[in-house]
Parts: sequence; structure tokens; C-alpha cells
Amino acid sequence: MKYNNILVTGGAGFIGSAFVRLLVKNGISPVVVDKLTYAGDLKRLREVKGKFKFYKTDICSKIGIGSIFAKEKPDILVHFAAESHVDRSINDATPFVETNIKGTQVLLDASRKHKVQKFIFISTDEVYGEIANGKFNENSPIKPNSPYAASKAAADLLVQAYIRTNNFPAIIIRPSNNYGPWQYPEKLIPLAILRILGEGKVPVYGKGLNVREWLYVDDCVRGIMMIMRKGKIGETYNLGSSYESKNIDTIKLLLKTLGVGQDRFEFVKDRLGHDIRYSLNSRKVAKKLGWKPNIKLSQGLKLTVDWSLKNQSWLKSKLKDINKLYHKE
Ligand code: NAD
Ligand code: TDX
Repeated sequence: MKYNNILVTGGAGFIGSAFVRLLVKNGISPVVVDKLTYAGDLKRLREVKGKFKFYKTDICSKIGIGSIFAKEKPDILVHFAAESHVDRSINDATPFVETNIKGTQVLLDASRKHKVQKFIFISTDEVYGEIANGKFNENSPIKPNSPYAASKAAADLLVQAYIRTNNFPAIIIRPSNNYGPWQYPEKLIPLAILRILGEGKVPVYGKGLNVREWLYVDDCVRGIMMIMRKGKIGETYNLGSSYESKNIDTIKLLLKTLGVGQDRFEFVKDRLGHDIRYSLNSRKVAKKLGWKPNIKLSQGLKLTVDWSLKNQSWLKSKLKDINKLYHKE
């Protein structure tokens, strides 16, 4: 199979753009489809300008997607596009149902019609729900809790249904919490950095005891690339780092990395329905494909802080939107 005709949805987003940059580094010029919502930003792709083709299109548009597929004839589709923030889904689930569920169905049908050879669906660890002890493997039941997670789970199940019913050539990937350069500062780590840069305090939900498994974005997209190349059609792969940390410990490590006082956080009202812990068993991708994470949490935070200090103006350009989201205005 040749890998030249790759279509990436959500390629102007945080993880999708890291994947596009990696493709270009590997000599591949992809087609990028992105609606450029509040979360999409072509600045993330400026270092690979001219090395990809771009369509500003909503994945929910059957006509728009149909004409792109007819023109570009992709062999492989890597589907990142989504509404991705849990807090926003609690405020309003509408765009989550639209983009994450309907948008995925539009892409599945276009891919069937145009005989796409591989459909890589970027799902999430959140589809399993929370786990106090132990780890989720790929056969654990789907039991999502937030509207975001429920919409991703619906899409994940739709992909599974197409695999089973139509022998559709899809692979599902479920990554754990990503962090790194270019992440929109609504998510914990870049939000914390933005607050510190603005002389404020980091808002920690509840008592900060919720645990997340932190995966540096470069490790994630390298894993996605390996699965795209060598993963087995019809299979699901967890993609987690095993670097688990309570939010309060993550924030204290981040404050240390930023070189500011350990008191620069405040406990705030907890997120509704807040999942206590996510934890993935990622032995399958390690054993079958030889993937393992390269970047430890402490290293990844250092890389993220260094990048953020150099790119403060980009982070600060999102401040107005973030203050609106978190009712600071
Ligand atoms: P992001 O919010 O940074 O980017 C999403 C991108 O999708 C944006 O560029 C946005 O403009 C685009 N988009 C949104 N709606 C669209 C639509 N209707 N049509 C076309 N484009 C649209 O998200 P991210 O953090 O990069 O996440 C990428 C994918 O990975 C998502 O599917 C998410 O569910 C999944 N995921 C993310 C994480 C994480 O920690 N960030 C972890 C596991 C899985
Ligand atoms: O201000 C905050 N304070 C805080 O304590 C924010 C924004 C978050 N938190 C907590 C909530 C979570 O326990 O930090 C943890 C991480 O929060 P987010 O960055 O919002 O990520 P999470 O809710 O864990 O979901 C993420 O991982 C899975 C991504 O946003 C999803 O897209 C992905 O699927």
C-alpha cells in the first residue's frame, strides 16, 4: 500500500497538526480538512506551509466531504476532527453530538463510497469511563460519563458497527490525555501555564485527587503513525504512556518546572460528574507494534514550558475566549 494519499480531518487542531507535521517530516503531503472552529488554528501548521493541501470544511457536510473525496481520492483517512473539551460539553452538548457523531458517520459513508483502504479513528480513553483501580484493556466495556465521552463512544461504536456489518477497513485508537506544544489553553496543562504567565493561580478542581495518564503529543502521533502503517484492520489499540499522576501532583511539578512558588494554585468547584481516574493497559500496541513512549512526564512538562515561554503571544491570544469559558469576564 502506498501512503501518499492521506486525508487528515482536524489537522489544524492540537494533535492533528502534530500528526500533519510528522507526515511532512516523513515526506508525505497530506490533504487536511478542518472547519477551523475556535480550537482550529492554521498557525500550528506554519512550519509546513505549502506541504499540505487545505480545505476549510465541516465534516458534517455530506456534500462538502463528498466533493473533497471525489477530487482527492484518499487511500487513508485519519480522523481527528472533534469537539474535544469536557467542560464545554457540560455547558452545551449540541456541537459534540453534531461533529463527533454525525460528522463521523458522514466520513464513514464517504469512505465506504470512495473505497478508502484504511480509516483510522482517533477515539479516546474516556470511552471506558473511570476506573479507581486497575487498567482498561481494549476489551473493557464502553461506559462513558461526560457528554463529550458519550459522543466519542457513540462514534467509536459506529466505527465498530461498520467494521462488523460492512467489513469496513477501520482501526480504532484510544489515546490517553495528551499535552505538549500548541494545545489549546482550555485544557489543564496549557491553561495552568497561561494563568501563571498572567500572574494568576491555577484552578484545581475539587481536591486535585483525580488521576490522568499523561502522554506527550509527539509520542502519541508517532504511535498513530505506527498503527496507521502496521496496525491490523478491524482492531482497536489503546495508546497510553503509563505516566499517571494526580492533578495536584501534576500542577506542583509544573509549578516547579515554571520556577514559581508551590502556592500558585487554588482549589475551585469540582467539575460535574468528574471522572476519578483514567488508566490504560497499552501492552497490545507495545507487543504487536513495538511502540513505547519516549518522553517522561517531567521531560514533557519541561518541553511544554520551554515552548510556551517562546510562544506566549499565541497562548495569550486565546485568553479572551478562555475567560469567557470560565466566566472570568
Ligand atoms: P482540538 O480541539 O485541539 O482539535 C480539534 C480540531 O477539529 C480543530 O482543528 C477543529 O477546528 C476541528 N473541528 C472541530 N469540529 C469540526 C468539524 N465539524 N469539521 C471539521 N473540523 C472540525 O482536539 P485535539 O486535542 O487535537 O484532539 C484530536 C482528537 O483526539 C479528537 O478526536 C479527540 O477526541 C481525541 N483525543 C484527544 C485527547 C487529548 O488529550 N487532547 C486524548 C485522547 C483523544
Ligand atoms: O482548570 C482545570 N482544572 C482542573 O483541575 C481544568 C481545565 C481541568 N482540571 C482537571 C480535570 C481533569 O481531571 O484536570 C484534568 C485534565 O482536564 P482536561 O485537560 O480538561 O482533560 P480531560 O477532561 O481529562 O480530557 C482530556 O483527555 C481525554 C481531553 O480534553 C480529551 O479530549 C481527551 O479525550
